[in-house]
Formats: sequence, C-alpha cells, structure tokens
Amino acid sequence: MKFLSAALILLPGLFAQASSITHDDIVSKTAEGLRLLRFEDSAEPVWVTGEEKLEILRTHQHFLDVTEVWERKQSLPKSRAAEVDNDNDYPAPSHQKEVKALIETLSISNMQSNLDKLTSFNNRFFNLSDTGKEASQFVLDTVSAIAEGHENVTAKAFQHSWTQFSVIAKIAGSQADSPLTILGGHLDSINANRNPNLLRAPGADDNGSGAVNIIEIFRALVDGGFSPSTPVEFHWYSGEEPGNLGSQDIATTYKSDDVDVKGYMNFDMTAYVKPGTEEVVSLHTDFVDEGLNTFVGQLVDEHSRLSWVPDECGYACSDHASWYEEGYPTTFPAEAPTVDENPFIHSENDTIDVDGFSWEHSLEFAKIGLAFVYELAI
Ligand SMILES: *[C@@H]1O[C@H](CO)[C@@H](O)[C@H](O)[C@H]1NC(C)=O
Ligand SMILES: *[C@@H]1O[C@H](CO)[C@@H](O)[C@H](O)[C@H]1NC(C)=O
Ligand SMILES: *[C@@H]1O[C@H](CO)[C@@H](O)[C@H](O)[C@H]1NC(C)=O
Ligand SMILES: CC(=O)N[C@H]1CO[C@H](CO)[C@@H](O)[C@@H]1O
Ligand SMILES: [Zn+2]
Repeated sequence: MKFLSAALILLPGLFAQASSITHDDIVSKTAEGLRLLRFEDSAEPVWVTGEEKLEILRTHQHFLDVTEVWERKQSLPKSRAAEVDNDNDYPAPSHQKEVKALIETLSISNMQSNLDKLTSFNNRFFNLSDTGKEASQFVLDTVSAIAEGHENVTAKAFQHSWTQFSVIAKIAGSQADSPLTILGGHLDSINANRNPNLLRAPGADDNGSGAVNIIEIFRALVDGGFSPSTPVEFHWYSGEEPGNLGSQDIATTYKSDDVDVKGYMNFDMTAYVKPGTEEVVSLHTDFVDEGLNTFVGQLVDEHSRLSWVPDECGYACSDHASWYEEGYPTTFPAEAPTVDENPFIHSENDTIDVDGFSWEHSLEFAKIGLAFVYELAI
C-alpha cells in the first residue's frame, strides 16, 4: 500500500512533456538508469532518475512505474479504463451455507506461521535482493504443496525482467475458457531509504497480511474440494512498492492475450486497526467497479462481524490500479480508512508487535476473499 499524498512535489515542467515516447527513448533512458512514471490517471508519464524515484517513494506519492510495460500498453486495443463500463452487474450471493462451512476452516495459526516466515526474510525487495527472491520461492513452494495431488490445481512462477518473480496459483474451472476470478496482492516489501535492497523491511502488515490471507483462502478452498465451473487465480505480486511493476506486467500480458476477467479483488494490508478507532472494512470506491463493490458489500454483510465503510485511496495506491488501467472490474477492501492506516509500513517497524496489529481483524478479510471467490466462480 502506498500512502495518499497531500500534494505532488514534482519538479516544475515535468508534466509539460507531451510528446509520445519512442522505443529508442525507452532503450536509451533506461540504459542511463531513468524510470518512466505515471502520476495521474491517463496522464503522460515522465522520466525520473533512480534517486528521484526513491525520494518520491519516501514522500508517499502514488504512481505507476510504466517503464517495462509502456510499449506493450500502446499496442493494447482498449487499455483506458475510462472507456469501459465500471458498473457491471453481479448476481446476489446465493451460496451462503457452503461458504460459511468453508470459512469455518480458515486458520489464524496457518496465517501466523506463513507470516512469521515471510517477515523473517531481511526484506522482500523486488530487485537485487536474494531474500526478495527467496520470499517468492517460499510462496511458490507453499502453494505448490497445497496444489499437489489435486486435479486441475496448479502453481507457477511468473518471471519478470527483475530479480523477484510473482506467483500464480490456479483452480481451473470445468469451463476452462470462461472469465477468470482473481484474488491478488503483493508479496514484496520495502524500506524506502537508500539501498532498499539491503535494508530491513519485515512488511508484516504491508503486505505480509494480505499475502497470507490469500495463501490461506487458497488452502481452504483446495482442501475443501472446491470445484468451480469457472477458473480462479490467486496472485502474489512482485514489485508493488516501486510502482505496481509485477501486477502491471501480468495485467497487460493478460490483456494482450485477450484474457477475460469476471472480477479482481485486491488485498493490501488487512491486519491493523488503529488503537481507539472503530474496527471496520474500508471499501475503496475509486478505481474500482461499482457493481463489484455492491456485491462485495453484500458479502461483508453476510459473512463478516464488521460493517463496511466507503473510502478512497487515490490513483495507483495498490495493485488493483494495474487491472483497472486495462479495463478490468476491480474491488479493494482494506484494513482501515486511509487516514487510520498503519503508520509503521515501509520501515523496519512494520511488524506484528505494533499496538493495533490484529489477527482477528485480518481473518475478516480471509472470510470476505473466500466468499468472493466461491460466489463468483462456482
Ligand atoms: C533492477 O536492477 C538492475 C541493475 O541495477 C537495473 O538495470 C534494472 O533497471 C532494475 N529493474 C527495475 C525494474 O528497476
Ligand atoms: C478437472 O477438469 C476437467 C476438465 O474440465 C473436468 O472434467 C474434471 O471434472 C475436473 N476435475 C476435478 C477434480 O474438478
Ligand atoms: C522504528 O522504531 C524505532 C524504535 O522505536 C525508532 O527509533 C525509529 O525511528 C523507527 N523508524 C521508523 C522509520 O519509524
Ligand atoms: C511478524 C513479525 O514481524 N515477526 C517477527 C519477524 O522477525 C523479526 C526479527 O526477528 C521480529 O522482530 C518480528 O516480530
Ligand atoms: Zn502495500
């Protein structure tokens, strides 16, 4: 998760650059270590140095780093979310009994032990960090072990041009070519000071919490014999913190392969409740599908002890933005309204030991995610 910025502090004139970016630009500027960042919905992206990018990260501005995907994006038929319907129709939830039975099998201790492992890596930084890659391998090994022996259940790495890979697990439906349901969140972490590939970044809440929710939902569905008619994928992304690198690589690949998506649910930080505030599910209303949000609101009412409140987190605050940009329907339930989010993220202090970290709170998101997958894909 990236904080909502109060204001853009970009160098003057940066947005004035209006010309289209050529293949030669991309080759020569990346060779100089520059990165191409987009700061606003449909705005022309701008070149910044690696140092400037780190400074932008430290000041908590939102952006998509489109360096690797820019040329692919230009070739996509309809990559502008604004041109598509963002209020799709979804049927009301109707499998409450089956969903409740599976929810009973969700285990906090499974999530706890997976998070202990994820936070034990010095960091899970996406590039030039051995432990970043080892963390991806841990997720891949864990979900591969869950998949083993189950027909039509698979797990694989999605390699990128940087060190850390993303992980995709799949339960193929009986109608393999029908639209996908996706539950995704990032597995990387960051300590946004100089040399983030070396610094300690436990990333317990951001986003160890969402990552272990998704592992546990996958486990509960597979062990529960879930056999959907339409396919489901579970995604753990590399490189969210440096500008949604992994999720953009995957979303633009799916778009160019004509993959249809029924609904994408994002998990990024699910375990923190600011002491003294009311415990709620914060349902983001910007850069999402309204119809999908209505559906998720019904799932919260049905399956969670918490109520939901609408909130906004701004452009590119997490991986759902990558799917939204390609015109896919998205939804993003989060741990708290943006103002009450975990203040310890992106540092060595994002651990389960902080006052406000709550497994009981995080479990509510595992329930909602499980219900989302079951009802959409069955
Ligand atoms: C990863 O690091 C290498 C080596 O410094 C660099 O060339 C590359 O651009 C980095 N990748 C990203 C996506 O930042
Ligand atoms: C696996 O997929 C095939 C082909 O769609 C289907 O016929 C079969 O029933 C599935 N098996 C399970 C265990 O779901
Ligand atoms: C982390 O916690 C330590 C000890 O409380 C504190 O000195 C340090 O400033 C904190 N770092 C950040 C980035 O919040
Ligand atoms: C979840 C979590 O943060 N667990 C632990 C990971 O390891 C560090 C360093 O030993 C501990 O401080 C964390 O509490
Ligand atoms: Zn995050």
